Amino acid sequence: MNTKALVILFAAAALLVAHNVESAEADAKPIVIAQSQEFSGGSARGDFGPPQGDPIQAILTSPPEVPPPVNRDHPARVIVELEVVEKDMQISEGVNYRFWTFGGTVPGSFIRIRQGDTVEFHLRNHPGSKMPHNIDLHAVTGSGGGATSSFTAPGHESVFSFKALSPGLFVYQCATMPVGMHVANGMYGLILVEPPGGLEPVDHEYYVMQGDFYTVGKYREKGNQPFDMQKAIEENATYVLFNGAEGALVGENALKAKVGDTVRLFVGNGGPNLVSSFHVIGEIFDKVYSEGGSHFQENVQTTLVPAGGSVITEFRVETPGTFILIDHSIFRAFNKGALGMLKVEGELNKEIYTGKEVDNVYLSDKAVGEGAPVMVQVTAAQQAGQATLEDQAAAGAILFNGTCSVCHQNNGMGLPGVFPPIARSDFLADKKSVIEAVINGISGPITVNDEDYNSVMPPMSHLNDDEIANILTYVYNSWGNPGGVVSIDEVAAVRESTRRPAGAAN
Ligand code: HEC
Ligand SMILES: [Cu+2]
Repeated sequence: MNTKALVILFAAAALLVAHNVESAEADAKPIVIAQSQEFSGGSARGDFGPPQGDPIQAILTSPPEVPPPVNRDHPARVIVELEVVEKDMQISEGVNYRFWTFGGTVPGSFIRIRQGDTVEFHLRNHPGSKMPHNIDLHAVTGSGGGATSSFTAPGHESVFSFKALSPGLFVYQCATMPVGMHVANGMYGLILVEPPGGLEPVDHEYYVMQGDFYTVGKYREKGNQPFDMQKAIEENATYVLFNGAEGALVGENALKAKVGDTVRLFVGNGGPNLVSSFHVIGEIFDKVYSEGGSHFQENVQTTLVPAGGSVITEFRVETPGTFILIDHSIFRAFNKGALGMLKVEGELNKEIYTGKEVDNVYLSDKAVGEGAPVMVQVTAAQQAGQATLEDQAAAGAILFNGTCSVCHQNNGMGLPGVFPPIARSDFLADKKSVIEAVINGISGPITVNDEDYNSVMPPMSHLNDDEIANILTYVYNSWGNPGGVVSIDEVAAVRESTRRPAGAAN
């Protein structure tokens, strides 16, 4: 061994000894984190002493609402009471899912406290629950983030306390085995720990949280849909959603603001699996507090929200219109539900933007805030086996918009030489071929009303049998076409007889 190596060895040993002495000292006297000079992190400075004044009951809100600012200049004892409820809710129109929730909503209730607060956390598990649950708050400094002290059987309550040492926007979640399943069923939410000065005032604060969901049936397949463990393990999400349901932030449920307002979005991602590329179409984030931390980046288009992580975005809305919130992993937005809306009202400022409103050709049936009552009625009728031709055509009209109209146009006339007409088309005479065209697409030369086309219609196998039946019933009863009904059974039969090899989508 040469001398250099020896020196290094000695230095390491000396360090070890010093370290042991230090920790022995630390054990002996009370830890005064507030006086530590060694770390600049918030937790080192975040113990502002014992809670002052009477205990305060925390105000909890359901998404997309956010509790009011804490507005306090001292740490307090804050009591949080949260109840776990397992309940059936719609994950998409006509699709029922058994969610496990913190506070009855997905995501769970929003909690807002101040750095230095001591939180007395009461976790209740509703007597009607089938499962035990607990809570792991990422705002907690301590083993399991609270999970180890909050395992709660149905009909029971657990209480534990923690001091919020670090400011930031934190995810909370259930951490009961099988953890992935509890999270996949909607067991997550956000807790905001304000820094002592609070956050800058804005006109609107909203709570948006993404999650991925795994059902046995495919996207929008109606009825009760159980959780699919295998799909979850494979990270093959059926739905990717904001606030636990397709349409939770669409139409009447859209977030709202007026031109000139400042907006702050508290954005979380519960996962369990997917990372979100959070984007608002037509808006640039003035500030982004990446990962929910203390520093901001400016002028951001798309920001990553990790699974089990968060982000705070702030922006001013300068023009009126509908701004679309999406996960920019774009199939998730248009084919799995990760789409919300911020509706901004006010005067058009042509110096900034001359354009027209986002139209439904671009948004397709995702835009159907107003069409929702029709879909609700038709779904119910169809499930009862009582849908009339008119019902089917009404639902089909909504689905046709965007799905088919981008090419065949709203009036069914297509575009000369490019997209054949489906208004008074002689191709419609063979119903089976029409169904097959939608499920499997068509390519190569075809002749429609004596005109030759040689193009490609992409397969639409992602549509469900009822959706195709409704669209085609609408087509057969529009623009002077011959009429008649296309039934779910007829679509199912064609899908079955033209099934693609195992592994391919059907
Ligand atoms: C991306 C463009 C596009 C979309 C979207 C589309 N089609 Fe087509 N469609 C075509 C093209 C192109 C053809 C002709 C294919 C060829 O030349 O082989 C066609 C052919 C057809 C035909 C047979 C020919 C005719 O005109 O009667 C029918 C029926 C049809 N489409 C119905 C639909 C329906 C219903 C939808 C919605 C579920 C739809 N299409 C969506 C492009 C599209
Ligand atoms: Cu749980």
